[in-house]
Amino acid sequence: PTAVAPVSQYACQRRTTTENNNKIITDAFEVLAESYEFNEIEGPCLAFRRAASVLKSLPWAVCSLEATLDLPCLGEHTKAVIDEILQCGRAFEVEKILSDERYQTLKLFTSVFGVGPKTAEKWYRRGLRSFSDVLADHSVQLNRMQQTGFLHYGDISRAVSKAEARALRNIIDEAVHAIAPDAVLALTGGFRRGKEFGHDVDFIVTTTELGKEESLLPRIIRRLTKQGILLYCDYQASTFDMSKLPSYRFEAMDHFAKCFLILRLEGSQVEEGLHIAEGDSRGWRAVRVDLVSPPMDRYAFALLGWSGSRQFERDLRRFARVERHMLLDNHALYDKTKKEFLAATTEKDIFAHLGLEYIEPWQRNA
Ligand code: DGT
Ligand code: MG
Repeated sequence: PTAVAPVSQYACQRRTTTENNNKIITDAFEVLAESYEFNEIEGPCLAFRRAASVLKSLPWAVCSLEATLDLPCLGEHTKAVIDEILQCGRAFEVEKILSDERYQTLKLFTSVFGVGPKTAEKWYRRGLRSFSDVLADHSVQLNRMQQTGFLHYGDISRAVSKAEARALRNIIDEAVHAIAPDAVLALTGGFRRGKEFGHDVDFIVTTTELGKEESLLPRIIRRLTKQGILLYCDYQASTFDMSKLPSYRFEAMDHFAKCFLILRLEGSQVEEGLHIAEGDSRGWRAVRVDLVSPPMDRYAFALLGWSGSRQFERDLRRFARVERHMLLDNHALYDKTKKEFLAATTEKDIFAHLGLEYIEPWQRNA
């Protein structure tokens, strides 16, 4: 018999491509995780996310419960769901959630840009069930982000294609290099991991000269405004404090300067054409773009932190903390034993500090 290396409980010790051999099961787990999330039950939510992530990393399809015996992160509940799906092709518990009015409504509301679970819950408790309910209710105060979310709902809820991401890269690339000849631009997020489609396009932008990056985002924003392609902009200046220890909380946003944008993308700029609804003859679409601007000495941490997947990021931090007594976030890596920060200029440096084999971006689809 050939010895097969055991599957690690940490996503950062697994290689997970975009090819998922267990999609039926992982989709079911993700519905369960999201339902727990809507009900603010953190433990089982994370357990189902971890289990889904383990199954995504397998180069084979699970076709019996016995086959899962040596896999980590699968408890009683997850195994019962797997068993039911293997036997009947679907799980009763998942079907029940999918047909649940509260789940459906929260799912619908949170699909709007700027609407999180808290707001969705508030609207649901007010008896609102549809977008027209929300828009007709005079007691609902939409902020600017949510107003834009409703305005461009069709475009923003439609996936962004790789070709559209490439076209946006050209637009941003032209802008940053016109502003700063020493600008550094990197595609990050799902498209860096090789995904075919995404909900937005994420970029890291900075300058090789330290400190010069501070004026970069405001200048990019001004340029995009002049070009008439900026439909929405939420700019957050840097609150980065380099003396602070890395954060324990993953969900908290990092402190780098960033902007959440909606850009107008012309069909003529996209080689394969726009990814829009059939019969839509506008010739342009709105796309969500995130720009993050760390100082150059934090570039590797920011790139690693924004490349995702979320589960990969969660496990990198958990691995650092539990296995290495180190703290990792999007800004820095701190060794608690030596009481010192560990510098890095590349992602490989960070993996090396953590004593981890390097995982390529396209293997981080955990
Ligand atoms: P998608 O949905 O196709 O855009 O997929 P991703 O993987 O590009 O997801 P996205 O754009 O939401 O986020 C990209 C990465 O950026 C994500 O994997 C981790 C990081 N990130 C985004 N938002 C947060 C946040 O609120 N906190 C932290 N710590 N990281 C975040
Ligand atoms: Mg993204």
